[in-house]
Amino acid sequence: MADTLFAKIASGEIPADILYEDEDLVAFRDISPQAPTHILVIPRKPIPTLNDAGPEDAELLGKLLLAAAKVAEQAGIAEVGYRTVINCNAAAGQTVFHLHLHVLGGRPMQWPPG
Ligand code: DGP
Repeated sequence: MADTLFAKIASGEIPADILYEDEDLVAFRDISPQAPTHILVIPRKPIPTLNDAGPEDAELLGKLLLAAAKVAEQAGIAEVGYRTVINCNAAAGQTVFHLHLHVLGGRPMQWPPG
């Protein structure tokens, strides 16, 4: 397993406020929330960016989206609405190179995003 920050969170080596986990995924609160609710959902598999996902990851990516909806429901933001974001590479704002899905809610969202 690659030694990314998020791999260390997934393994418990680095503490985080974990909201959901199963054999494939972990969801935890973002340390620098950009909305009242800001949760990250990651695969345990250390895929660096969305560009690095392949056909063999199709089921895992589906599980990632379903887990996002589940944690949004548990966080109480599902009904009013929330946003999911994957930043892919530095120009898009990616800073941690372990694929992660942002789940943001609890405030009105603007479009287009910055
Ligand atoms: P991105 O910019 O898309 O790569 O998002 C990375 C996110 O990870 C950013 O919103 C802040 C969050 N983050 C960085 N370090 C930590 C950490 O140690 N713990 C937690 N919970 N979140 C972190």
